[in-house]
Formats: sequence, C-alpha cells, structure tokens
Amino acid sequence: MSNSTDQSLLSKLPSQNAEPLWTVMHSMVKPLPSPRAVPSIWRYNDIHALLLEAGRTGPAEKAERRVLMLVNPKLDAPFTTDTLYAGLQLINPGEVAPAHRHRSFAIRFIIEGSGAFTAVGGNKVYMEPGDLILTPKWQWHDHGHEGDAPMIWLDGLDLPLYHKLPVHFAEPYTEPSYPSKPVVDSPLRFPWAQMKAKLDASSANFSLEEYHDVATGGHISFTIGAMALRISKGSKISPKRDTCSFIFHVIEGHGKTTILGNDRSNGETVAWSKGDTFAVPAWNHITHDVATSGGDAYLFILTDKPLLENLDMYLLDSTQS
Ligand code: GTQ
Repeated sequence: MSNSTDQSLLSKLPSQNAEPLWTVMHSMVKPLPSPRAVPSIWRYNDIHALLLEAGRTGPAEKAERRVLMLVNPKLDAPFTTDTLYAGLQLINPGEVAPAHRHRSFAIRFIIEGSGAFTAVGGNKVYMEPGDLILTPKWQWHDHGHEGDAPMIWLDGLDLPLYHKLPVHFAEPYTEPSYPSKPVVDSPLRFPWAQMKAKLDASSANFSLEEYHDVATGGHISFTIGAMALRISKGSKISPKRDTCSFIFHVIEGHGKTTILGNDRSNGETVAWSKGDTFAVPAWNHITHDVATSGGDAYLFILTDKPLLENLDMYLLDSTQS
C-alpha cells in the first residue's frame, strides 16, 4: 500500500470507529506471553508489623475485612499477579469480620494464631497454622475469633479476573454472623499435618502435592488451584515454565528463588524465609534453591492453572531442557 493511499485511508477510519491492524500487528499479537505483573516479594517481618498496627487502629467490624493487599508493583489492586489476588488478613480476639457473600472464590492459608474460625454456609471451621480453608463462591461467610492473640492468614481470591469480566458483586448479610455450628471434619479444611505427611512420604529431593476438591477429586475451584511443595535442604530445582502465574508462601525453611523474565531478561533473585510471600508472573523461568543449613523448605502455592485449563489456555514450555 503506497504511503499516500495509506494516509488517505487512515484519515477515513476514525469516523467509522475502525483502525488498521497492520500498523500495530506486533503489539497485538506478541511473540511471547507478556504478563504485566513483575516478580515481587512481601516480607512477613515488614507486613506483620503494619498489620498489627492496623489491628490497633480500628475494629474488624468496621473495616469489614482487615486486610493488607499484596499489590504487584507494576499493577494496581487487586492484582498480585495478572490473574491472582493475595492479601494478609488479621482478626483480633473477640472480633467478627461480618458475614457477606460474593461471586469470587476464596482460600485462606493460615499463618499464625489459634482459636479463630471461618464460618462458611453455616459451618464453623476452626483454623490452625498451615491449614488451607476454602470459601466457595456465593457462600455466606464470616470470620470470628475465640482465642486470645491476633490471628493472621493469607487470603487468595480470583478477583483480578473480574476486571475483564465485570460481573463481580457482593452482598452483606443482615446480621454480623450467619447462623452456624462447629464442624470437626469439614471438606473445606485441609489440615497441614495431612498435607505435610504426604510431602514427607517421598524421599526425592522435592515433592509437590495438589489440594483436591473432596467431592470431585479435581482442582479446588474453576479458577484457582493450590499446591504444597517440599524441597529438601541443599537442593536446587528448576520446574518447567508454563502459562500459569503463581503466588508462593513460605510455610517453613529458607532459601532463594531466581525468577527470569519471559525472554530471560529482568532476572531477579528473592531470598525468602518463613512467612514471606512472593509472586511469579506467567512464562517466567524459576529456580528454587534451598540452603544446606536448616531443614527442608515447605511452600504453599496458589496458581491460576484451573482457569487456564478450563479455557484451554494452559501450555507447558516443552522446549525447556
Ligand atoms: O475474607 O471475605 O482479602 O471478601 C478480600 C475480599 C478477603 C474475605 C479479602 C474478601 C475477603
């Protein structure tokens, strides 16, 4: 197309709400997956102090949820990665984080404290450190605390998805608490002792276990998946990259993870220890390296793999050696 034809054509397009693809082909159809999120780490020591401070400034009832969102430095809230949201929530003894329900799916991974519960759909599920608790979408849920020290957990939700699909909403319940009774064995609670035993059953230098929905045996939700990873002390592992993004939370141990961008540029190494949380964008290369001193490392992992599989967007980089 000659330049003058092009100019003449281009000038006629805006009034028709049309634009040429050929001038922007490369930015529209990129040669590599192009996450907007960047690698990032939130250190527990730092956030913990701020969360305790938030705990002194006002009641959970008023805040609805006392949460510090873990916001990716290249994105706005609620993006921790391009698809996953994480936040750290604190509840004080005697408080109630009032009942509501929303269209997003949520998980809690318990970090510290004892005596708090999440009530989901009428069932009070007590939480202990290392437990994973599910809150399926559209279930009435409130958090309460019968213990005597602040309780803190990691929230994980699929909230970022609703920016492209703006159909998310929440409803408050008429009372602070939804009527509920305690349950001992809830299909929504995955105790740490059971998961740790599975991870420890392997003598390989690492073991990876997915949390499965008790009823279906499949992923815990249509959008978010959860896994736990054990890496033996002194081991270095480089899982193949894929189209998933991840949020890692350190349950135990210390080590470092090198995260390389989709074209192996912008490398970053994050050193981590207990309580830290870090985000890994899609199609990034990762290498975990666990120190010889100290014990095995245990990591909790949130992933968008169910979402990508359900949409047939999952791809493992089979070219990686
Ligand atoms: O506990 O219900 O971190 O609704 C963000 C939104 C937690 C919750 C979050 C929520 C919740």
